[in-house]
Formats: sequence, structure tokens, C-alpha cells
Amino acid sequence: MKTTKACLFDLDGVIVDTAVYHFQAWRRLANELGFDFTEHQNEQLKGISRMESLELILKWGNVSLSEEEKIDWATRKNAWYLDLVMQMTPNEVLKGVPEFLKSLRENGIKIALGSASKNSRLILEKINMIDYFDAIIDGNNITKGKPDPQVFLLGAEATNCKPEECVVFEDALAGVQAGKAGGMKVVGVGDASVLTEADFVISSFEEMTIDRLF
Ligand code: B16
Ligand code: MG
Repeated sequence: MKTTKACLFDLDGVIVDTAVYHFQAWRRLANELGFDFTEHQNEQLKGISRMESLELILKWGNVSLSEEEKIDWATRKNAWYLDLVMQMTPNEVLKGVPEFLKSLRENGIKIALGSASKNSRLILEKINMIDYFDAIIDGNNITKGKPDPQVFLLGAEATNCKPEECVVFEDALAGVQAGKAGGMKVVGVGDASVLTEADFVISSFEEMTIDRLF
């Protein structure tokens, strides 16, 4: 019989909205390089790694840089982003998330993070959520980004669960595809017209209950 023993959570867009801070920092980078960057473009960077995001932004701005310059600008962007992250508070946790994670704990279901971010531990500390997690798999542990299932397969392994015993929560299409490619049930968080490959979609964790995991 199939059962759910672990839940694997994406970070940005699922636990907390860091996209607004990424946007400010990427926009500053674009502006300093002499072009602008829109919120619509920022949407396309959700779930995408830092260096892949930079490549896309430079393409949009028609700017070409050496590898060394790219690393330099990515480092600068991350410092601007971290200045904003340092001001984050627990009030920013998305609605219904603490209640749902608490009920997972009470029901003995393991909790892991599966994020592309290299800053995930700091963010979870700032929003006071780190203690809920049994395992953290993030941009520091992976070699392949979503839609590759690596991040979630490592999450399953870290919680000693088989993929079919895991449920993934994702707000980005590439993340939904990663969970499905890993053989997991996937709950989309956000827009059902975008997250069409998810098993089902919630618009907020206020709609989520333990019985929907099985
Ligand atoms: P960092 P997720 C992703 O987080 C963000 O959605 C994406 O915009 C960002 O580029 C990526 O993390 C890397 O973040 O620069 O902090 O390493 O949705 O996978 O939790
Ligand atoms: Mg996300």
C-alpha cells in the first residue's frame, strides 16, 4: 500500500516569498549594467539557479561578459540580496505553512527542503522555520537544477524514504516536473493554469490538510 512518510518543500514561493528580494537585487544589477529588468522577466527566474538567472538577464540586456566578470556580478547581486534577507522576519512565512508543518510533525511525517537556493539555511533561520526541517537539500548540494529530480531524490534519501512515499510542494513548473520525474506525488502551490502537471494545486497552505497527502 502506498503511504506518505515525507513531505519535500521548495522554499521560494512555497514557504516564503523571496522572489521580491531577488527582483530588487537583479534589477539593481541590470540598472548598473545599463538596462532595465521587469517583474514579468523576474517570474521566469523562479526556481532557476543564480548563475542560470544571470545568463538569462544578460541575454535580455544584450550584455556579454567574461566568466570572471559573471562571477563578480553574481557575487555582487548576492550581497545586495543578502542585505534584504537579513531584514526578513517570521511574519513573512506564507499563510498556513507553520500550522501545516506542525501537523506533519504531530503525525510523524518527515520534512525536508528541496530548494535551488544557496542561501536557504540563512533564510529559514531568519523566518524562524529551520527547526521544522529534518533535512535541507539546496543549491549547495546539487549538481543538476530542476526539472532534474536530483534535489528531491536527495531529499527522499535524507529522510530515508522511497520516492513514492514522498509528496513534493512546488510553485514553479520546473519544480513540479522535477517531482514527477522523481516518481513523487506533487502538490502545486499557486496558479492551477500554470502548474498543470501537478497532482493537484492549492492556492495557499490554508487549503492543505494531512488527509490530502494520501
Ligand atoms: P540563490 P527555490 C530559487 O529558490 C529562486 O526561486 C530563484 O529565483 C533563485 O535564483 C534560486 O533559488 C537560487 O537562489 O541565489 O539564493 O542561491 O524556489 O528553488 O527555493
Ligand atoms: Mg520556488
